Amino acid sequence: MAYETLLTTLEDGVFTITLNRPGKLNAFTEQLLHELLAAFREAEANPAARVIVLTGAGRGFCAGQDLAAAVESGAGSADFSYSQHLVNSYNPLILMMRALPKPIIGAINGVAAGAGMSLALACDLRLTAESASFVQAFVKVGLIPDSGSTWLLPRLVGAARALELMLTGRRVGSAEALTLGLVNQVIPDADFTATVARYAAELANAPTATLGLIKQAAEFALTSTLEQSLFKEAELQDVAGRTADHMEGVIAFLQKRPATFQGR
Ligand code: LHQ
Repeated sequence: MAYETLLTTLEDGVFTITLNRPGKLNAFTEQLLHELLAAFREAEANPAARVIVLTGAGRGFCAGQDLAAAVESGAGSADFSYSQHLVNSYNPLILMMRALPKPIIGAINGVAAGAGMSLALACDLRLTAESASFVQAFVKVGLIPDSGSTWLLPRLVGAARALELMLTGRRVGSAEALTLGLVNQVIPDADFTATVARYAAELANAPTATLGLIKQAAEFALTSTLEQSLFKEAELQDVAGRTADHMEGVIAFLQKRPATFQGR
């Protein structure tokens, strides 16, 4: 599919989505939000796409809502509904990412601010360039964190740290982000593209259906009791146990050779 505000590629199982409004640090417009949702749907539907890499063009990852576009569409005026804007455009995107049964690597190449930080948090993994940073920018424009930040951030860094970042809106550099548990890895800028590609290739050759089930079980556990999670694990293990990749993994182990997973 062709997009105007995104670039997409599919190569060797890796579906890469690049937010492409570099002059505005890839800030969200209505069109970008809708195209991004469509691109995730495309990646989900295509069995050849086994891992998704989400990144930004230029020096930013995503600066959140394009504030100029928001004002143009009436933000701040009495008849503009923030809630409708969120419910129609942002919420479906975040929910889609969390439910998508394939791993999403956030390749955080630069600043992630406001809803752009929420977008980074909704990825399954965050590989971060040394020069990248994170900003809960909402408070700086008199808004509360949205697009999942109030739910996702405390689960990654703990309630006290999350609240501090949300209340102050201070910029967190990559080294601190790693210490906080906000990101999985910090990579020198010069090695960023190659390291992300290696990581993605590894996941593209993993048992894709099982990765989807792991995501589902982990997400379920976040809001469940131990007992509920034990039963969910048992239910989903039945599904994993019937995949061709499960048998391939077992046979490969017994034959002392590397497994060749087909993703099903
Ligand atoms: C931008 C933006 C931007 C437009 C950089 N918009 N142009 C949901 C529901 C409805 C409405 C409201 O919002 C939401 C959710 C949200 O996301 S609220 C939070 C919105 N985001 C922000 O408040 C972040 C605003 N941006 C910044 O604070 C800075 O740009 C950061 C810290 C991200 C980066 O700073 P710098 O590295 O110093 O870059 P810069 O400020 O020079 O930006 C570069 C260009 O990008 C510049 O344009 P220009 O034409 O002057 O070169 C900025 O105006 C533009 N830009 N963010 N969100």
